[in-house]
Amino acid sequence: MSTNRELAHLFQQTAAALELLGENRFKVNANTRVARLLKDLTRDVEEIVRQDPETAVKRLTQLDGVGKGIAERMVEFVRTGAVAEHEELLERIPRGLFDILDIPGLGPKAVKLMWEELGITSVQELKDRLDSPEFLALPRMGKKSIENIRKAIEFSEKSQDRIPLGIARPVALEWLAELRSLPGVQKADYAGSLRRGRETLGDLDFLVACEDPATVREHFVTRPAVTQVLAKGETKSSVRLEIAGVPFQADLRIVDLSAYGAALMYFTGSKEHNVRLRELAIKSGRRLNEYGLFEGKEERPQDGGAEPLAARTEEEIYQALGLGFIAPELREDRGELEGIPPRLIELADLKAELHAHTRASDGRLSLEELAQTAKDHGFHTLAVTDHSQSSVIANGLKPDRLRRHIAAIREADERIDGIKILAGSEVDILTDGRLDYEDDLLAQLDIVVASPHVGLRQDPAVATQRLLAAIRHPLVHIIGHPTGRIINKREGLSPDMEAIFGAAVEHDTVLELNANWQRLDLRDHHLRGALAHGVKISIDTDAHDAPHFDFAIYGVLTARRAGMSPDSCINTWPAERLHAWLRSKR
Ligand code: DGT
Ligand code: CA
Ligand code: CA
Ligand code: ZN
Repeated sequence: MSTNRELAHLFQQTAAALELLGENRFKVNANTRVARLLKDLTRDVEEIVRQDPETAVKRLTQLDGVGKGIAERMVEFVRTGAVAEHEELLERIPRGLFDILDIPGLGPKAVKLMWEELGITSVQELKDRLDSPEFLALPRMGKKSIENIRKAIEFSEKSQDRIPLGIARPVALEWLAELRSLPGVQKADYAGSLRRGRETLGDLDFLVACEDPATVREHFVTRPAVTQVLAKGETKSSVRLEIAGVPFQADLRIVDLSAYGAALMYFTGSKEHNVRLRELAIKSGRRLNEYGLFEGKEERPQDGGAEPLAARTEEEIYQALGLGFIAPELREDRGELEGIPPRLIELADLKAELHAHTRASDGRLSLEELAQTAKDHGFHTLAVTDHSQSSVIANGLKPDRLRRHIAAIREADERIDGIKILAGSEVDILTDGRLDYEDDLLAQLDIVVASPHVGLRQDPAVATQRLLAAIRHPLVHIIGHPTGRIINKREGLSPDMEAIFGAAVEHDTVLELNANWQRLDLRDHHLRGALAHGVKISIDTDAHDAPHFDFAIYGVLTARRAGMSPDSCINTWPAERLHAWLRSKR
């Protein structure tokens, strides 16, 4: 784990501990805020401290949301590997309480109560006591909340991981198409983290406005993938479903057409974005909720009867708040309320695939089939980038085989009209930063994608040097999946991203956003940092088969989350511009 992630976890745990102990709200918030900040930070705190430990506190406090106390704890952690305050807090709290807090829907308030009133300190104890009369007698505890806790425990025991976007989105699209085709349905959308394009999802959220709620509800709870119906209420239904062995939950909310925009906005979130919007409304003497934007600050239940100033569409509400429309992917409270965003990249902007495999290494398509698939997607350019010799499992090409492959690609390019086929390679970046072919061979290729495949548990400093060597190599065009992470499975490299971005700009080397949903590498907050430096990005699917070309949308969603405009992505460039840039490295 990188220092930033370790620190984020530490501050998160500190916040929870403080709350369990009933400490001051400000301290809790300061810790929560910095934990969030650290998850998005591209600069390595350890680097900042090591640069000059004497002035580190001062420099750290320049980060937004980092006060002196927090900065001192960061320095303490880098120096000693621990923070005394955190250790002391952990002493005072049974470890099992943190496991209880990990159960979705159980917040510190409820956990504190169970602990203080009933002495519950582990998930097992919670399960054992759930049906006891004392538990039911707890303040604000009812039969229904107990049932919810039981279900939440069962669910969290089954599924520890969030669902990858690439597993959930195809199902959601199918469900959405069905919902939209039901009689009497006026509007239907998916909301939540899926609409924001996050790389993993906690659950799916659907929203429907319709004339016949009963039919829609019935349809929803009887989908073939549904394994359990959790709730089937007037306005909200919830089901569990299972796709390819992955269990997850989906919620359906039925709302009024007249307030559809307000509901869509609310349930798209993020929660943090919603909070910002509500603050903005309050500043101008209004209030915003899931039913609309209303005059006056005073909240009334359901705003029954009151006429909203805006509610029908999201656009209307943003406008009434004095804002332009904010794309769902940007709604994460990362400054999206402040500026006018550039036009964000769209799927239709992509005109080239620059990282794809054929049967020559571990792909499933022939050269001709791969070219045809790229043509079917309307691309003007396809780079054939099979694996290099060290990737033995992936049937990487020895130099003589690569020479013959180059000849075959050039011949195919002559023969096949309507697309430029480039002879390339996905060259391993060896653990010490050297490339897997000699320079004279690399120079014969039209395009070189250099990627790390092994040694992915390397020390961050070594990983940084390794990637820097590849970035500086004059024959390399693109660094493929730079960290090598696999979502929910492998952490990958944690290089010093600031150094990587600086070198990428200096040497005019492109960094890849690998669109395979298991990778999404670089990830959204890395991209944000890269774009701020002016790094060029390539969105590629790393296709090993024809359906893999459809992964591009996951790359585009991730890019939009980073605020990427089409021009920053070389796959959107016209053929002449792209080819001229590729030649500039030859
Ligand atoms: P997920 O499911 O963990 O991937 O993330 P979301 O963002 O889909 O969260 P979810 O499903 O719990 O709720 C969907 C949206 O509904 C969320 O993004 C914002 C809104 N929402 C839910 N609960 C609250 C809340 O307590 N306060 C506010 N302001 N918004 C909420
Ligand atoms: Ca959700
Ligand atoms: Ca939900
Ligand atoms: Zn590849």
